[in-house]
Amino acid sequence: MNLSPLQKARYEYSPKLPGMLRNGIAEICVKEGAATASVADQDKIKALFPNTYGKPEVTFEKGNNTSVAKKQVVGVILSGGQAPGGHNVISGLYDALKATNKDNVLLGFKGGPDGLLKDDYVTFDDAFIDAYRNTGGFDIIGSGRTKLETKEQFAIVAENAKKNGLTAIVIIGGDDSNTNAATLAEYMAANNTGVQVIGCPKTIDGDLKNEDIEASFGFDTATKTYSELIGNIERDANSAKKYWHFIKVMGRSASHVALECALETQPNICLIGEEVAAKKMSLAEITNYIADAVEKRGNNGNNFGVAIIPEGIVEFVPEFSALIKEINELLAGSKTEEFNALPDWNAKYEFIKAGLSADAFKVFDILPQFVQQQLFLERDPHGNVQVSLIESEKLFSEMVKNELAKRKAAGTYKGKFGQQHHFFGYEGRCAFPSNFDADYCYSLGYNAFMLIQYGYTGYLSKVSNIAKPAEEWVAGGMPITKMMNMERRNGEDKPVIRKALVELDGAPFKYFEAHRDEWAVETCFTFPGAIQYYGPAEVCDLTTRTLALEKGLMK
Ligand code: FBP
Repeated sequence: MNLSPLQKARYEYSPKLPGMLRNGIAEICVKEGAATASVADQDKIKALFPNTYGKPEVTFEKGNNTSVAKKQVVGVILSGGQAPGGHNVISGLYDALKATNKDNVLLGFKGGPDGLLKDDYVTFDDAFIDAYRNTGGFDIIGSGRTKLETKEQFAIVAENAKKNGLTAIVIIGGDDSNTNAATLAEYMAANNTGVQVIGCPKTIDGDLKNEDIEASFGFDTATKTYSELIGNIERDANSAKKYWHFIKVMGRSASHVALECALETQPNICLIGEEVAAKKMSLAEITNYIADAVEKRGNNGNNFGVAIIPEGIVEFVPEFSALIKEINELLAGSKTEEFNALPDWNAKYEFIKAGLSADAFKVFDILPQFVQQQLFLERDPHGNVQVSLIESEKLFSEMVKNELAKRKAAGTYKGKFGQQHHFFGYEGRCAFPSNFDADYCYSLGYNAFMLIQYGYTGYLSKVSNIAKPAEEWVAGGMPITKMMNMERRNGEDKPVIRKALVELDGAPFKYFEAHRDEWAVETCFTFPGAIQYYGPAEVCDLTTRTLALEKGLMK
């Protein structure tokens, strides 16, 4: 295999473990806290998880390892979208497992939850793991988005677990996957299978976090990668002085990624979906907000700028989500065929006009035609509009362009408006993990095995105090049920891990809010540059601004 110099060097990197895990397996003891309760709907969650609810928080400490010696056969899956550091979770898990007993076995189930259902796995050995240490990607075993949630699926997993002698399953995934990990843990316990289930918090979106989980892995590297690119674009914009760059960044629903990138690069504009929803902003209001900045800068002779648009923005605009709901209904069942059979866009436009309510049509009608068409072309397997495919960066730049044309005609805007568009998503999901993510992920995996070894199930591997140097990190575990509440999903009340949206009274948003008016009009760009893997700790082991602000380490 051809290796890049960085790849070779990263194979040699030794991820930093929390201080209490550093003395070797023989010196890791466990301390249990008080019984836990779910964040809401305690009675309902308790009734749904009779075997795994209310368990104590667990912290590891230096001391005599008192875990029971038994051969462990652990299965691991990667679930959902790629996030930098997944390989390190697996290598940390493998190293702890082998350091405990060299006869222990780690099986990697391929392609996400499907691997567990189809009993499709690889058996890891040193050479296999060594080829993936500290590298980005999920290609070690692949990932998938199949949801593991029905009793029938759990029965198949239990059968395959029995066949392979599994003592535990580790699920590396986001809020949905870990919700399912909790349900699987309950099923395994209720059926006395002897199989423990442990989760690890993953997602570049940063929306699996709460008072127990300080960050999901991958967010650090992905936002640093996007911020490098945004900083480079800012420098280009400031050099050429002729374009406004509209940059969409990933984050299917929450705007944590956009906010972190804004904190790192100080662009002129950054939309935050949660704020748009809270203020019930219309498309026209958002357009005016951006156009005001463009106008002020243009009238000062600065015909350039950068606007960050979160991927999930349109769903936060109340009138837009109402429109999408109506479109989904308009094309339900056989109506799609009727619509598709219409001869041209004019006929389709009339069909839409006749089918939508007057309010929804008004919103539809102000959209640029390419977005109108996207709303009807791109459908998911259930026939719904695929909101994530809407080119919102182009939508807003086009609407701003139209607004500026009006202002030009009215004589208020005197500048020029040239547009460029970008979408940064896949560029960051498989980057070499930053030192932070390499260390954090390795620790999560190592820690996951300690939870298994001490007999816990239905827990999320928890490494906290992570804004501090790794030596001071705290390793342990939290029952997943503690993070759950009841939510309405597909017409049913379901127990789920609460998704973390951007908090408008939280320190990261407050900091952004305090500075954004200045950033909008002045040129205050900052250039984070590429992730540094080697060099002084203040450059290489940086945490995110989001975490630094949340922990009061940045004012
Ligand atoms: P997860 O929530 O599974 O971690 O995935 C997040 C994400 O990267 C989103 O930011 C993005 O909208 C989505 O995955 C893209 O998914 P896909 O890889 O299926 O195109």
